[in-house]
Amino acid sequence: MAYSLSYKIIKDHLLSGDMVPGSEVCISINQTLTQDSTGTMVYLQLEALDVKEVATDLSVAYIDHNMLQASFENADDHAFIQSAAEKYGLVFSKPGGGICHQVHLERFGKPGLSLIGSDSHTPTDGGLGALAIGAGGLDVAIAMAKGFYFFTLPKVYEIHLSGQLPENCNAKDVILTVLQKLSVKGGVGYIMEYTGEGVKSLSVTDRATICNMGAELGATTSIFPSDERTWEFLKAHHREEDYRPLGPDSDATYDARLDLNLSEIEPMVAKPHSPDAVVPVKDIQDLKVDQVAIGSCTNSSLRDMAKVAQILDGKKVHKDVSLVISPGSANILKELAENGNLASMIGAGARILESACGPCIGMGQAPKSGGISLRTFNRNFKGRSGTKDASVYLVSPETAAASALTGYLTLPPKTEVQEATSYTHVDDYFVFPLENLEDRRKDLVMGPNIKPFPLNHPLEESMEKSVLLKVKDNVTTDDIVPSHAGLLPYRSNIPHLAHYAFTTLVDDFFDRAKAHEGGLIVAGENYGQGSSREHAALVPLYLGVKAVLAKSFARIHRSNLINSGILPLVFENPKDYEAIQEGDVLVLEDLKKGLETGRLLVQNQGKNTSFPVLFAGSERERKILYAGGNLNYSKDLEV
Ligand code: MIC
Ligand code: SF4
Repeated sequence: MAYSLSYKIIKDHLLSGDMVPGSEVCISINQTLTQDSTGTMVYLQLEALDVKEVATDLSVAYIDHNMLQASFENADDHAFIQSAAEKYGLVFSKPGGGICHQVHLERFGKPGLSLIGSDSHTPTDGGLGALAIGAGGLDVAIAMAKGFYFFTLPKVYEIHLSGQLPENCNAKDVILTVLQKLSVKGGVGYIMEYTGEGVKSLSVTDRATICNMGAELGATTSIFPSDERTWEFLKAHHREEDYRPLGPDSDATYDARLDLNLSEIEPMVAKPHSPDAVVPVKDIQDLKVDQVAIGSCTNSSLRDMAKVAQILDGKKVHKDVSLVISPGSANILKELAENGNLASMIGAGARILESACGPCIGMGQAPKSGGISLRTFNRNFKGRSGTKDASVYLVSPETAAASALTGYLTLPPKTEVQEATSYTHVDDYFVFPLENLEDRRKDLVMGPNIKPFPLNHPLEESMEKSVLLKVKDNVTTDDIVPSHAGLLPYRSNIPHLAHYAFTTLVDDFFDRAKAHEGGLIVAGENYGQGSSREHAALVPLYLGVKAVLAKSFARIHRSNLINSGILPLVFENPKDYEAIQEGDVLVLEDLKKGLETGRLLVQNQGKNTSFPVLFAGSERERKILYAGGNLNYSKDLEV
């Protein structure tokens, strides 16, 4: 049988299940990564799983999201995570070391390995030929504890590349073009696998940019083959020994295919408020810009930064523009300092931020009221910048830099920057684990910001609940539990976050949930797209949400709901969605039987109607729901 690269790696790691798309498989996990805004929950869960030492080859705990330290909360989280790293034998990456995905790519990712991370952009390491999957925190905790991960085997989407990118284009323009063609739902149920002659012309960091934003397609992950360019990258990072050539079988077949000629790519821009609202830059005229932000795990590589420096060198940022730049890692920042690029940026009037997520997750640099912000990031959901009425456009670093100079959205000039052939590494941001178990730390440092997480009860036989909220298609986890400088410090404090549930959509969800003692949510397509934050399930759990009835779910959020013991149910007939109103009381009976047969009848009490919903889950997922969540279920599980 001929396999795609994705399936080859999955097969190499397969512990249970059949290689049949749509069925559940379990794979062994070589590496995990966490970041601080999801990590505190992960380590509380790991503690609850009563683990002595992690079962992976390498697990890294990064601090890159919560960096403002406006008060004690962030610092409490950092201290807690560091103590967990020292206790369980993880590598700890201190604040300032860089953005988890960029650092992991530079230092730890390898062709052919399996990696899961508690962040939706973990697939960035697919640029190295790794199978890298974003997951909810509890799935990552379980992978650390037991060394395995269950997921639904996706189909594989071949993106066949030919040609070579024009000199004023960036890999960002490639993935924006893919998003324009396929939409934020286009990758749901797929791994995006890049093939063809065009692959060779893309460096590992280009590939990483493309894999990173596969998350915005809704894909399970994205992957490139491992070839000479991979070797060049690993060599530059002094890791030749991690190289291994990898690709699909020559006669591999795929479930879908998109052909893309790189030579025909042009600079693209995603308009507010969705990463798939993509048009060519040249189609938008006279867009006056207030802020330009360059960085994030999508576009903060050394080469991206060097291109920006080349465009800015000897010029001045427009007087009405605030240009902020965050290099992706301490390594990159050091290189920029040493090769003069930092001087070009500062000379042009850029504000240099630390190597972290920063404005990408609204941690500072919120635009002015009604402001226009051009960002090299991957998400432009409404309100994510910290300013509700701001308009965020996503562009390449070259377009961003050119626009910062003119003050208007501007087509970028050609740049010529080669990949670095040797990096000097900064190791001082890492705290490596002690070899001996006995020498390791025994306690965890828990400041007052760390609150226990909510646990569910075993599933009851029936429920009678009000519809608390009805929402449209593509609702994001940023809508369910918003994140910005005011809220990110409370990621370890679900009771506090609960007050802000759905506040980008309605002001009073918390009051509705309290008044009805919990209830149900009704949603359109792709509910829960975006971030992996399990808070988007833990907050509803805390507020008594028992089930979400949707036309379809985003992958990670669906798993997070199941892990929290909340039923993710899908309308058999999408038109039944129309008839439901907020405040309707829905009755679901014989729940266990319904979950087993995969079909349940819902009665709409006031309207005296009924309609079917489906549960297309595995036996394992059913058992998790019966147990009231994955923590209860997984404690004693072995594969
Ligand atoms: C994001 O980009 O939305 C985040 C912040 O990195 C999230 C994780 C989180 O919500 O903490 C993600 O992408 O998973
Ligand atoms: Fe950080 Fe933004 Fe990347 Fe999320 S998308 S990991 S917030 S840089």
